[in-house]
Amino acid sequence: QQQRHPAAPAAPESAALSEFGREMQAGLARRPRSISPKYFYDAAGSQLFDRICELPEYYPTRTELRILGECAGEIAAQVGPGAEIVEFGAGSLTKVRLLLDALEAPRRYLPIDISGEHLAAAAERLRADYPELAVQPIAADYTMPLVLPAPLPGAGKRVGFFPGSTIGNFEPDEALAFLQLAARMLRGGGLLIGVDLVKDPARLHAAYNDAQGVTAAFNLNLLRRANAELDANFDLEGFAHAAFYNAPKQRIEMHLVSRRAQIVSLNGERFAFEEGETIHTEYSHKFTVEGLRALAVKAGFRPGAVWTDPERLFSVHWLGA
Ligand code: AVJ
Repeated sequence: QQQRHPAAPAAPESAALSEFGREMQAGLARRPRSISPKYFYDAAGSQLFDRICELPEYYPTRTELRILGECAGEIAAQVGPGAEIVEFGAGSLTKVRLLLDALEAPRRYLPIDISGEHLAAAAERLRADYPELAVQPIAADYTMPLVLPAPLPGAGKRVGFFPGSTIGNFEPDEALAFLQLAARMLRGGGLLIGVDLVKDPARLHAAYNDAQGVTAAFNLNLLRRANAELDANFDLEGFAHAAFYNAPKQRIEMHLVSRRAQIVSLNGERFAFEEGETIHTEYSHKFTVEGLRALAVKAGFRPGAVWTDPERLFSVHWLGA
């Protein structure tokens, strides 16, 4: 929520734009046009993402959950008793619950998320189910350096949890920077990270072009959100969802493609689109097991056990910090 200081001079409308508004305006002004995938996740976008996770074509979520369930004992042995779990991004509570259930007497859970309100509510629900666990949410951007609270007396390892292949959203240099930051924060402990694997492009293509069009709705929700929150007039029929696998770069790319020449206004500024012109909305990088381990080494981790499913669709890695 934007707040204006009562003593501040009346600002022009543009100064009142939210971070989303400023990013959208800057993103439409540059070439190629782009906007960060973090803006997908308003309430409607989060619901659409939950529906994506249920789609028959979208294998990552259910595969990762299966791996976490089946390897829980080995993961627990690796982590040891009394651990303090730091989760990067609020994440689905189902995933951390699987981990908490597997571990021996986890001491504290520190979820880091930018959305403080959402986090507080989720933390409350978790406390009710895990009365022995100290739940201490941290409202912050986990891509920025951050000082964690001192370990509780008698606590075990400090263990990061970064499931869902969220790391795939980062550019390669951002992924390295994040891992370097995490390695520093988790020194003496480790990171449990889930990453989607390189595979048959047809399988990848299907996962991001589902038959029901939920991924298309998720992508287009960005424009609906801009219309609702910013002074924008995107015609949702005027843009199409596009997702394809870029093999040399090992990533799915999502774009919104203008179906025709059109002019869109946002916060009083006009942006002309030619037919076929795109807004890039997301990268979803895929990794090989060896590629992720090499990146982890570069960031200062000691790669340990790797767990995968029989089809080798997805992987969960233990990285010693
Ligand atoms: C939440 C970033 C892991 O990249 O697969 C799903 C988001 N985008 N379908 C992914 C997403 C389109 C997802 N991540």
